[in-house]
Amino acid sequence: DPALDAEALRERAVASLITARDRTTLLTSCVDGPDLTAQHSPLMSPLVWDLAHIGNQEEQWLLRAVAGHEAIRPEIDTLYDAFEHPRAERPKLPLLPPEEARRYAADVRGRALDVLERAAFHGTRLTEAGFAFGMIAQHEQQHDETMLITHQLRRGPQVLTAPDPEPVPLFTGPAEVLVPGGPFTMGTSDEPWALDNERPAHRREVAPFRIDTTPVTNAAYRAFIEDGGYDEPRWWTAEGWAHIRRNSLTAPLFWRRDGKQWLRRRFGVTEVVPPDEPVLHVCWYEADAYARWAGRRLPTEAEWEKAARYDPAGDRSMRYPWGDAEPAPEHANLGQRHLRPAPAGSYPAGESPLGVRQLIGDVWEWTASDFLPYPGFRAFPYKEYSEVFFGPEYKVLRGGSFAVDPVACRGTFRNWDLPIRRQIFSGFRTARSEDV
Ligand code: AVJ
Ligand code: FE
Repeated sequence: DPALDAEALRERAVASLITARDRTTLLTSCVDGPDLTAQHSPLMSPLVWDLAHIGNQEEQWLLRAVAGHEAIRPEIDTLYDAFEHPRAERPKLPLLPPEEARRYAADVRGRALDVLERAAFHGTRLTEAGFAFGMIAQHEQQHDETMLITHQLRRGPQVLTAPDPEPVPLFTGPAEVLVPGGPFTMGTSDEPWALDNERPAHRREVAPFRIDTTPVTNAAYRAFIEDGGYDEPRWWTAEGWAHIRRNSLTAPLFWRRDGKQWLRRRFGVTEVVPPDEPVLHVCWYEADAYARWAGRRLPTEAEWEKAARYDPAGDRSMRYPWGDAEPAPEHANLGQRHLRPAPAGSYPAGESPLGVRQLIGDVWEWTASDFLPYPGFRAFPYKEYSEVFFGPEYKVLRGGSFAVDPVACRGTFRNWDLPIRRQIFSGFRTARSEDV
């Protein structure tokens, strides 16, 4: 019954917008005014920019594009246009001060909920299945992850807390699994809130390969460091080697050696690097070098998605590794429920049919692939979401981190960043071609 579907999607849209705003509110109220307007890293915007940008995108898409409203404050659009001002320049802009930014975002939200109540969920592509509302909930959640990165970069005492993931017995399953060769369906044409770059569904041929059962751990990465991995050009691409030399990189971001142990700073607290946790805050060059040192390689994006979605029993692609059901806490570490990845081998209920764990949640996983459009790609609803980033400069990350909300995470979801970036919640797993 399409009317029932529309009501279910409308409820999901309301719930997703509310969940996102609760998170935004937490991330922008746990520090005071000066911390909201300060720039904690040239890589990031001031938190107060993210806050008003969230409201401004919501205004542009839900109030103006969907409902045809006039601009509330047309003069601020340019301040919050990510393409007009690089992050490093944003603190110098005449931004709305914290109280005004909060009021603006709340004002937009009130009107957006009124629009949502009356919107038809069929008809134009923008409102079909509530897409515009899902897109805006995902946009806010993406900025909530960005703001959590800003919190991680911020100096000063701890302001955010969350319970740690359940401890699990050391993972003793197989280190890798075989993914059979052959075609599978990559991307989607029927996931209602999938973004333009995930579309359309298409068949992809993949040769047989083996992939790590879990993400690479801190202990494994530390073995690479201690084997002189950062001193050996042969493990690195030419650009990777030049990059780590120029910037004197010798370990993941936030790590510090202390005698025989490694420490790391995490949301204002220094701790011993936990050996069983997936490694976090490595750039693509580091992931690629580790894989070469280990006699392996990064999986391609298609390999990653086949490992995450392919069900050999039904010979079909599922929405998630565990099936088609929405993510629940037993499946994956998502939604900033914890402020760290769970130990390798966690979430047996989230395992793929082939036995691969933690593909969704915990850490974004670098893949070998450049960010490129799928055959039949159409930019929607704006070129600046995906299209302008396609090309060889950006590498694809898959699977989402502990900081991603389920609304912005699927087996088809694609993220991308420059190969030098490591302030993001990035890790990886490795693969190798099956000898045939
Ligand atoms: C998909 C995470 C690369 O943060 O630059 C937010 C998401 N796009 N606002 C980003 C996004 C517009 C985007 N990433
Ligand atoms: Fe944005």
